[in-house]
Amino acid sequence: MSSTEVTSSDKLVLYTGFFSSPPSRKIVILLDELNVPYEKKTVALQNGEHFQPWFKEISPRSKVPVLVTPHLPQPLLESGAIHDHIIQRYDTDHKFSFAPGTPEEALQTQWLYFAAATMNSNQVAAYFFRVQVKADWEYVELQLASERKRLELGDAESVWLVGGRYSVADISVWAQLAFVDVMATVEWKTWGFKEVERWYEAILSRDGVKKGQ
Ligand SMILES: N[C@@H](CCC(=O)N[C@@H](CS)C(=O)NCC(=O)O)C(=O)O
Repeated sequence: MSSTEVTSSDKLVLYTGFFSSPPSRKIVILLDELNVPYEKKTVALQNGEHFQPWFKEISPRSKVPVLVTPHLPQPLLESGAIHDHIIQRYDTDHKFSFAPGTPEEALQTQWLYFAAATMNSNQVAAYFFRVQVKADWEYVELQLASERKRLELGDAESVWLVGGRYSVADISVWAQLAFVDVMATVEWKTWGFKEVERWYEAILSRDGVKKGQ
């Protein structure tokens, strides 16, 4: 199936938290970029709705995002797994991803793990330890900048993270970085990472990124 063909039996339901939550946001962006129809159900984390029995039936650890799809026998948890499932099923012509087994796919995986593991855990730690928040954000940003610099040695002309084009690698890392703006704790745009800024704004201006907000 190509990324533009979605059958009528595809009835996806995505349970999310507040719009800027990076694990949820990267899924919303990817579905919107691919034009995959889905129903978005926002779980009111601020009111503890995720601890209610109906939601724990779907997500036993009370976490969003969760994808419910007729193509799987049970709800799919973990944003990385949801992301992979969407790519495999709806991006078969690799509009926003890279073909399995290619060097670009390996780099794409690098960035997906960087966003989900390294950036996310630093941001969660920073959230809980507000006193240390500035140091932690700096650590995240410096890591991002140094990775960008390393990649730019091989691809100096492109603003994108992998293979000279916008992909799920950009979507995942961007959703994490966008959360820094929501938290508004650090003015990272004053730090002089011009390439990162250019990349950030290019993604922010995309229709598929604005759509699900
Ligand atoms: N590793 C999980 C993390 C999910 C996660 O921590 N979600 C947060 C929202 S960003 C949540 O549901 N928090 C509710 C809670 O922990 O009470 C993923 O990537 O899906």
